[in-house]
Amino acid sequence: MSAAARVKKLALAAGFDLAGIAAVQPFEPERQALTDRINQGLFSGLPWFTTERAAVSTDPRALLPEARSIISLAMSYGAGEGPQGTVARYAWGEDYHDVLRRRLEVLRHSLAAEFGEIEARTFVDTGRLVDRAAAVRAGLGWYGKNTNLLNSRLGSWLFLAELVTTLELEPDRPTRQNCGHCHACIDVCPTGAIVAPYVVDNDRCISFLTIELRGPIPRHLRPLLGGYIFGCDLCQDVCPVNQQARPVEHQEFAFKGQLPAVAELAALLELDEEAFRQHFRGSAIKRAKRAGLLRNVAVALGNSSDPAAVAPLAAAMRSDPEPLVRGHAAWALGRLGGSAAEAALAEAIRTETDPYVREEIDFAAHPR
Ligand code: B12
Repeated sequence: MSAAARVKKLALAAGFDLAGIAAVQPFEPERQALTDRINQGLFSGLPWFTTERAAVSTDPRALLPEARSIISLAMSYGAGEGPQGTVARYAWGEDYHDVLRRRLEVLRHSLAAEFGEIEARTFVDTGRLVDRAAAVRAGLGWYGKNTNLLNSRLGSWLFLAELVTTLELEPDRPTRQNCGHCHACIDVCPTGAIVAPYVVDNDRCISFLTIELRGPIPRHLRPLLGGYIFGCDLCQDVCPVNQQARPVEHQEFAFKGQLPAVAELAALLELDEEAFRQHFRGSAIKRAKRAGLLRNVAVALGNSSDPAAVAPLAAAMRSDPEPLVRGHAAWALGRLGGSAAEAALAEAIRTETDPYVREEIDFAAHPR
């Protein structure tokens, strides 16, 4: 068995569902794409996403100078049922960073046992390596038009990771598959974030708006978020490859039951800082932080057309410690409308002192 075949066998034994080998040459087309997108302002909401970072993240040897190979790895998620339409599938279970890092360590140890001491650096998501570019080069799948990596068996429900190593391994070939004429993902995106095939405007993507954005959600985009409070799966749900896919079941990624369906969202408005931490311990959702998540919950309730949401929103607008949450609760009351919502807004403008929240209340009471 070749060294590459032994490595892939060890990767599957460590719990990954896909493994392939990529060479370590810089990812030139991707570097160009990243630099262009950043210069076009498509990533202005992510200040850490700079052209300097793009240069490093597309050059594996800038990350490990003696590197000879990239072992590209993927774990499947998205099997089973969960709160569809509120929380993106990738966040239904345990935080994937923790799960993949544990498996990367298992693989690192088994590689050392098999090949002796080797140098290796591991990456998953927050690591400075373009995860999808490595996976494409290693033949794990192809770039979908929504920019996600698609595999014909597992769809795009994949978490990606890499082990960059000094081991010399025979590289795999990229697949020739592609999305053909399909553009379902482009058509379905409510915010029009896929501005062209393979081009996502980060600052309009619901995933960015609900997870990464720290301040207010631009008002004109709020109605388009629907019920999503963390991430978004719309461009993956409509994908015909995903509809045929058979995700692998992993206990770690199964829906844990601490996430509510739309009807139960209001209960989240009652979480204080400590309760939020306990509720979302070990979940990727903690990334949004309490203020961000409750901001999103307020928007989702505003979009729900459910009169039962008025009372909890009015309570949050009156007494939540975060102006961000009070402001979005006000917006949601304005969107729901009705006499109870109007009365709550009229009451709040008399007592609210924060200028940002006052502006939201004023807009909600007198939309322009
Ligand atoms: C920043 C980031 C985001 C941003 C920006 C998304 C984006 N499309 O870039 C936001 C916050 C919006 C985001 C959202 C999501 N993300 Co994210 N995110 C990342 C991160 C950290 C960097 C991605 C990056 O480099 N973007 C830069 C831009 C320029 O890349 P790009 O537009 O896709 O362009 C690439 C390709 O399309 C290709 N390309 C460019 N032009 C062309 C032209 C042609 C013809 C072709 C074929 C290819 C091609 O080259 C580019 C460079 O790789 C990666 C982790 C990592 N370290 O790589 C995860 C990552 C991409 N995210 C991931 C996930 C799961 C998501 C979400 C599905 C989560 C969710 N459900 O809400 C959504 C998907 C939204 C979407 N449609 O992209 C996974 C994707 C797994 C997969 N199957 O591909 C990753 C790989 C994390 C991981 N380790 O598993 N994410």
